[in-house]
Amino acid sequence: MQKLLDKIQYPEDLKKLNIEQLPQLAEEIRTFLVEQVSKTGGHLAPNLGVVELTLALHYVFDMPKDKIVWDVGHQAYVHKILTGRKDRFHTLRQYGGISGFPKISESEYDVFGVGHASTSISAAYGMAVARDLNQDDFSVVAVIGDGAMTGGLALEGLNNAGGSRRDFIVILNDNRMSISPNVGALSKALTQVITTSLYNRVKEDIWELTGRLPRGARTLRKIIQRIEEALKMMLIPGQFFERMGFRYFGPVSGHNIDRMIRIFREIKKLHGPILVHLHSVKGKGYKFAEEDATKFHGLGSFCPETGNAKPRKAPPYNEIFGTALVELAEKDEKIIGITAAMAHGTGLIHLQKRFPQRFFDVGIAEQHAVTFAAGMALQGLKPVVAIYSTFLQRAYDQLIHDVGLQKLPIVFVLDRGGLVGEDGPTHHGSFDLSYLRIIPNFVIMAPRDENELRDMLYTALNYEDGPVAIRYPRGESLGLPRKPKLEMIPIGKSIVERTGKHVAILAAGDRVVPVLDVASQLEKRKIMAEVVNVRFIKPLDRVMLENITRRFKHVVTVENNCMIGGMGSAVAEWMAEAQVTDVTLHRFGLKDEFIPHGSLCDLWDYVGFSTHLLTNAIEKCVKKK
Ligand SMILES: Cc1ncc(C[n+]2csc(CCOP(=O)(O)OP(=O)(O)O)c2C)c(N)n1
Repeated sequence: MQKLLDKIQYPEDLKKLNIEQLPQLAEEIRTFLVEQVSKTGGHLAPNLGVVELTLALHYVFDMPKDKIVWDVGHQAYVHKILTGRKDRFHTLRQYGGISGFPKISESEYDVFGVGHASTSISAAYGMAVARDLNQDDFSVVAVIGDGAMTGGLALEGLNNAGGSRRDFIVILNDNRMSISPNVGALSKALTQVITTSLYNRVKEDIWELTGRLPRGARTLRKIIQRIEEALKMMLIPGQFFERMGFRYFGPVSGHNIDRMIRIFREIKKLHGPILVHLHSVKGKGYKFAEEDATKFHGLGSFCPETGNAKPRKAPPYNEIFGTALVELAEKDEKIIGITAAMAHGTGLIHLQKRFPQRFFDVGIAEQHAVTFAAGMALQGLKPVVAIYSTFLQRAYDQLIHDVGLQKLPIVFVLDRGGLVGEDGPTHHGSFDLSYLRIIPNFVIMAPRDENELRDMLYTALNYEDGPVAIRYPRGESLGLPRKPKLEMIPIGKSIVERTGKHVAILAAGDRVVPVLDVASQLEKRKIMAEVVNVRFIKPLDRVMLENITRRFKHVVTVENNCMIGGMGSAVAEWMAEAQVTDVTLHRFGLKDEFIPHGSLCDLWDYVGFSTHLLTNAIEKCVKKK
């Protein structure tokens, strides 16, 4: 039998099907998703949860004239399948293939580029206002999860849009999960709404009744609507969205296509800000993902029959950090951990398990996490704020104004510093060395390996003069034997990893070990490279810099960070200040562009970091007159 999915390339094809055929199509899409994502890796559970929702949206609205703005965008795979990208879906997240997130340059159906949470309401509301000013006519729909709704930006957007009378739709896909179970007062209130069955029953009846009214019965419909409003006031706990200026519809099952289509058709005709509250199951339809939605939120390739991911060769850095923090927390009860909805990804889950009362998940609220830590530090606690490099960008003013300026001893732990691979430009931690380096009072460290990470955490927690940031890459550590004892590292002290005489290579963090390989290759070409692990991007080791610039005519810097403002820039600034004019500085880092997605292996080639490319490039520098 021919599959329905075989007939679908674009939303027009979907619209040719009967509503009764859509559940079968949903099942086919689920099978397709599991099969494909098990090979490419990606965000499986969020997509399994929005299959029916995406079908209903594309069935009712007319994309790309109407605009759907996805929040985070990790759940847009079904949207991609239905908008001309099914045949390229096997290239998902691979170099040169389709992106794992909506991307404006990839398709006219992707109306807003995304990867970070909580942007959809603001962006979509901007489109709605522009539509009105331009006197255009189309619908704008923001699709946001309950997790992303905990972000300040989403609430700012809601506040702004709800205060208007503009036509604007928000669909809240509430699965009670962020990556982990969702947290906070809003999450509790939403759960209450879903579980208040009395209102649901009454609403169901009203819905049926208005459906049966003759076309001309406008007044009666209006009266019934008013009764419904009054009932809502009495029966819905919270009334949060209604009070925020949105006409509230729901809660409705996000897996009932028929029901969603009916509601979407209805609200498309209505005016003013509208919010539809769906409840859905993350990972729906794939047993392993339903049972462990956190594991299947986002993962690498896995076996579809068992749900098992590939075994790891070495513990990942987040686990090294998380377990080291527990060790230190055992001895110092002032140590606490803060995450913005990433307990697993950051490794703080280890602290949560051991000391739940000293662990704080604040939701997707990076700005709040940082200032919340500032308050704690002022009361004598030792907060460790673990946020991915890319997401800490959200809290930039807080880093400057609430932490740097106040000189507060807070430890920031930035996982996924540098290129992250398949998640691509929205997730690369390409900027942290630059954005942190310009803030006064910050110390910035980058470990070469897991033992150095442990020592740096120990050092940072014993540093009382201001904030410290430790940044390290995504993924597995080097698999080194554990050093028996934690050691303090003198602040601002680099370490020579290998001595040489023709060129000095200063490397930061995860580039140190690959640069040692490069040095071995250079040796085969009769170039003896000295390799320095700078360890501190701030303060830079001035004694080392004086020594190096005295002894070498060529100094090379290598960092997994954008070149502008990074470690190489810091060395250039020092050389300018120290008036070093007889040394040539060659900087290697990420160019001034957004680096695409792809496997790290492909990306090292792309940025010129793979051993042979870097060896050739450094050889050329040294041989240049
Ligand atoms: C600013 C920011 N912080 C953290 C993340 C990491 N992140 C990606 S998805 C997600 C959970 C989103 O939950 P929800 O919006 O409910 O969507 P669901 O995955 O449950 O469908 C988190 C924390 C992010 N993308 N952006």
